[in-house]
Amino acid sequence: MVVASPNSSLTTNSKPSAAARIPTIDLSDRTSNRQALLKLLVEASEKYGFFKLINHGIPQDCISRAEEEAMAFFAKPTAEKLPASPEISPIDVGNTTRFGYGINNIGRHGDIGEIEYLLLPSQPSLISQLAFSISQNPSKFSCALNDYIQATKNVACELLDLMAEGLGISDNSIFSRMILDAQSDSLLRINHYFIHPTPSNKLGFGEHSDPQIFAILRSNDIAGLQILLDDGLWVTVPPDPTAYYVMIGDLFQVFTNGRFGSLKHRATANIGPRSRMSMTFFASPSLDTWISPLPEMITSDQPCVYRSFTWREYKTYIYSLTLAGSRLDSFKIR
Ligand code: GA4
Repeated sequence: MVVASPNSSLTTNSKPSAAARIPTIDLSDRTSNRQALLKLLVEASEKYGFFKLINHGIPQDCISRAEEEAMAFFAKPTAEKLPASPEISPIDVGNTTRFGYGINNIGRHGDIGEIEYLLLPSQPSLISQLAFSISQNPSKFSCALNDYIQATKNVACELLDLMAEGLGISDNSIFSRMILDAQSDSLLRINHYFIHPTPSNKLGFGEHSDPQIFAILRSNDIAGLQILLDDGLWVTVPPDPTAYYVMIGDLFQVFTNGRFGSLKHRATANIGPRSRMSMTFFASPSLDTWISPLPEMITSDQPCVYRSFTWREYKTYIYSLTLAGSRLDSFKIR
């Protein structure tokens, strides 16, 4: 277990207890041990904004097919990948996200990462459009990626229903309906981290919180993800390709009126021996969905902290900032 110092430098200290603090949620407890599972889910989200998910039920074959398609794309020479970039193959969904291939640049304001990536929408028809510039066999690519997105979305929805129930929200499916909406702005990001043969202070992906409701990530067996715990320590998350990691995002912080806090995380540059690849599903409502603290989360002890806004307004705002920019403060009721 490796713990990095709270500043942006990546010096490491040894603190074996830190990894043990990462909570594990076992989805197979959903029937046999439901009440304990609900309690643990809420506690993990409140205390860490992060948990490991095991026995998620997504078939290995479904994961491997998506992973193989993505790896085959990243293995091509750069010149052959560039036609999939939004500058060359834009898909217009009236949205601020520029879907397709990207290399090094993150966002619009000069953030650089030691990565290349694919940003994919969650709608099958849009994946099919993009697939022509990504793969020689577009239908195989679309099929593998759509199956993966569907499977991850199902797990995301199940978790969201459980979390709503655990929070005592009367409408348990309030969050999952946002994700199941045909206009949901959910997306899949596949990051491929280049191998840097020598350790460096460069980052694979800089410190940030995810703006959506939550993100559900898996990676191959190469380490890189670090999370910031409330005591200011950066903790390296041990990779586990059989599991998922769930990270609470900014919108969940607003819906719960600050009870859940969005998780700051980052990825170190990859020092090998093989390249690291992560696939993250970001669960998001449609652009016109209104976001505000839910009535059940507002009490006399915790009066309403945030004003109402649409996901479109928030998304436009975050894209005007750098990666580490402070986000939700501007949406607080003064
Ligand atoms: C972080 C989470 C997702 O990867 C992402 C990122 C997005 C991008 O890379 O285009 C952002 C970043 C992410 C948050 C702040 C803004 C937007 C880069 C950036 C500087 C796709 C997302 O939705 O927000």
